[in-house]
Amino acid sequence: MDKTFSSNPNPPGRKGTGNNQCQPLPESPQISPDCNNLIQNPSFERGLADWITDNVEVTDDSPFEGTQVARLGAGVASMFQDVSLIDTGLTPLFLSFYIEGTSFNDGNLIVEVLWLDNTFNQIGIGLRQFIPPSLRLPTRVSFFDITDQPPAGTAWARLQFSKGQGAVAAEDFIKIDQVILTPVNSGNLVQNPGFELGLTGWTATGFTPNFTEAFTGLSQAVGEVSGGTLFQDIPLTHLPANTPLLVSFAVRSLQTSNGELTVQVLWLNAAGNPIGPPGLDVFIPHDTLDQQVNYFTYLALTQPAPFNAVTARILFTTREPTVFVDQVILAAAKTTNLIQNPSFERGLDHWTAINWTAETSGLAYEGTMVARGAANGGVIFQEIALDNAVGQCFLFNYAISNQRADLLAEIVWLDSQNREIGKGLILVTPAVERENDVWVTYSGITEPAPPGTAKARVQFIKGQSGIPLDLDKVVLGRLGNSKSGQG
Ligand SMILES: [Ca+2]
Ligand SMILES: [Ca+2]
Repeated sequence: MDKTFSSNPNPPGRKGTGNNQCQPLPESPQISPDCNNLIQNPSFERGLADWITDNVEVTDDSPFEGTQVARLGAGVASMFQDVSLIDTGLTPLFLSFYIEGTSFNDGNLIVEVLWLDNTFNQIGIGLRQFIPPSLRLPTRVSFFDITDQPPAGTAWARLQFSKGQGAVAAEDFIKIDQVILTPVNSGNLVQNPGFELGLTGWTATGFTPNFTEAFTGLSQAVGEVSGGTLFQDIPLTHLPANTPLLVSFAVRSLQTSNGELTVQVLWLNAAGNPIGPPGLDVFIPHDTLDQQVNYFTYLALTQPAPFNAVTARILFTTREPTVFVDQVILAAAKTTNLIQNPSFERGLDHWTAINWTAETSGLAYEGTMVARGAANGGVIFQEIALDNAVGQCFLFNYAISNQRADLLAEIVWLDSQNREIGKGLILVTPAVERENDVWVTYSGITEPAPPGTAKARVQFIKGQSGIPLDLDKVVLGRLGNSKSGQG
C-alpha cells in the first residue's frame, strides 16, 4: 500500500496557502481531460495514492469495483482530493460514489465539494451533504448529487469525506469506492430536492414530510396512500431547445408494506398542458422495493424536451403505499440515453446475447423485464452509432442484482469498419456473497473517444456462478460538452 499520502498534513477545514511546503501535491501533474472523471485513483486500486487521508485504509473486503475499497475507520476519519478545474469551463460537477456501512451505529458522514482558488484558499462551497447512519444498513448504495456552479476564480475542487464517531466503536466504519466527479451541463434544477423544507416547492397529494431515516439530510417525503402524487414543475426556458435531462432520485419502501411507484417526467407547454410522450415513464415494482432493505438510487437520461416545452414536471405517483422519496435531481444533460431497449422491456431487441435471456420479473429495477445472465456465464452486448464522439466522454450506468459472479462491464470504441480502436471504460465488479434481489447501480465515465470513433459497443461479460445475475436499465449518454471535443 502506498503510505505516502496516508498521513494528513493539511487537515480538512484548515486553510492551505500557496507557499505552504506541507501543501500536498499530486504524484504527477494532474492533466484533467475536460470531460473525463476528474478524480485520480477513483476506485482505490492504487491504495490511497492521490488521496489525503486520516484514519483510512484500503481493504479487499467486498470491493464495489476492482480489488480494493477505501474504509474510513472507527472514530473520526477523513479523506480528500483536490482536482484541477482549469480546463473544465467551470460548469457544475456531477458527483457519484458508492457507500457501504455496517449498522445504525456508524458515525455520521459529510461529503463536500469545496471551491479553491489557485493558492488553495477556499472561496466557496459547491455541495455539502449530511449522510445519516440510517442510510447505512449493511447494503450497497450508490450516491448521486450535483454541485452548484463554481464561482469565477475557482481553480480547484476539493472533494472531501469526513466521518464522525459512531455509537459502537467496534462496528463503526464506512466504505467508499468508485468515486466520480465530472462536468455536467447544469446544476440541480429541483428546488428543495431533499425535502429539508418539507414539501416547500412541491405539489403533493397523499405525500407528507417525514423526518426519520432520510437518505440525505434529515428529511424526506413519504407517500402513504395509494394514488398519492408528488410533483414539481421546472422551467426549461433558460435551457437550449431540445435539452435532455439527467434524472435521479432515492426511493425506499418498508418491508412490511408494499410500496410501489411510478416516476414520470412530463413536458408541459406554455398553457401548462402535457405535450408529447413523457421524457421518462417508469415504474418500480413493490417486490423490488421490499427487497432493498435500504434506499434504492435510480438514474436515467430523458428524451430531449420537445420544441414547445416550457416546463418539465417530475411526477411521483404512489401505486401502493408506503414509499419514501429523497434526493431528487434534474439537470441539463447533453444527450438522451443512446442505448436502444435499455430496460429490456422489449426482450432482447437490439441486443446480442450468448447465455443471456430476457425474463419477466416482479423484481425488475424498473418495469417488468430484465436481462438474465445464465449461471454458467455469458455475454450480452449492443453496438451504438455515435455522432461527433471524438474527444467526448460518456456516462455509463447500469443496475445489477444477485451478483454472485464476477461481471465485466465495458465500453469499447469501434471505427467505421467496426474494428476495435480502444477501450473507453472497464468496470470490474466482483461477486458478492449476500443480498438476494438487491439492486445496485453502477456508474462510470469513459475516457474521451479517440479519433476515428464511429460506434461504441456496450458489453457485459458474466463469469460462472451458482445462480443467474440480473441486469436492467443500461444508460450511455453525455452529461456535458467537452471544450476540446468536436461535438
Ligand atoms: Ca475499488
Ligand atoms: Ca426493466
